[in-house]
Amino acid sequence: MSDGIPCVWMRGGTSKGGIFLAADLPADPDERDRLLLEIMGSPDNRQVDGMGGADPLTSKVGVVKRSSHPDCDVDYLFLQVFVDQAIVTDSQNCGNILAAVGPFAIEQGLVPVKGEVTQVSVFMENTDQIAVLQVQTPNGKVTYKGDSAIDGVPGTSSPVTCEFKETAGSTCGALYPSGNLKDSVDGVDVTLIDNGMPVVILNASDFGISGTESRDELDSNTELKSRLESIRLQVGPLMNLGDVTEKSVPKMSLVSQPQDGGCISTRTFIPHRCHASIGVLGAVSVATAAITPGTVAYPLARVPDGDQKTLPVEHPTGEMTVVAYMDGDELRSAALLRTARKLFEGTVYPLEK
Ligand code: NQM
Repeated sequence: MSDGIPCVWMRGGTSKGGIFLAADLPADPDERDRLLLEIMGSPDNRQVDGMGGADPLTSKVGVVKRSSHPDCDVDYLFLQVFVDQAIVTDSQNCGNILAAVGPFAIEQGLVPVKGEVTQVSVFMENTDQIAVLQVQTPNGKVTYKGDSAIDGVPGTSSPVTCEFKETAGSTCGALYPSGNLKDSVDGVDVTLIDNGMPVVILNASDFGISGTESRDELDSNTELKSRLESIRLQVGPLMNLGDVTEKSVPKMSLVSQPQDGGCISTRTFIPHRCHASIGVLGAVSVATAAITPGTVAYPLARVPDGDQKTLPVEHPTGEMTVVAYMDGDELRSAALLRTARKLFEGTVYPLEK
């Protein structure tokens, strides 16, 4: 039996995955990715021979180390392990797993407790950007117990607030990488945006759907999925992402009018399965389009006045509220509430050779 690898399995927001110290994984990315495929049990729709949950939202990895950046406490590399293909990609970030990185960093001794609340500044290696987390640390240690609820997760936990600054063009180099607020692809209007996550915004009604369908209903709509994939592959180069055939970006967000008092309603493909809710940075990108005249989202959105806007982004299991801090007409920073939970700490075993 091999010695195995130390690892903590955590829920971060509405996602779940393995969080590793960088020093515990091979330094060579190919070797590391081969190992992570074995650990998750990919490729296999059921991931039965591994830790993955047979869903892109539960087949995720965070790699954490002490930061070499002067303004940050830790560096966080996010890796998406595909369920049904032998692909591990760092082409996207993940704001949900990020919520687990704060408590993990404190519990692993990378960040000292600083009081009732401990701030953890995270350098997100996928996009070279910084997120600032507030983690509850009463009595000198992390607590996961609390009264905060987020849609898509049963029960309540302690809050982890996440603040993102300067996320525009995180991966695509510009907020609107094509240079336009709106483009047309396959006869459909699209907004190509990247405010922390590359997202293609589409009007649900252009696809003959209401945009209020369930995740399962949309996942079984093969015609819709092939139209979305055709558009996705064409906009990859327009978004400076190149050939996106084997990438998990851009995400495809079908928007419609809010149904429940929110800012906008969404159904998001990530990119080949419909998200059970919406990604954190995905929601920041959608909210940014929703408040910007000229985008596909704007005419459908309900946007409050003011320099601080509360923007509930509706999704299949509720809503995710983005608090937008404005600089005139532009979003300066965004804050979101997440929760996290430590599920398991131990040793994970790759295949024996
Ligand atoms: O957009 C899923 C998730 C995500 C990503 C995805 C995320 C984000 O819900 O920041 O959190 O879009 O693949 O974990």
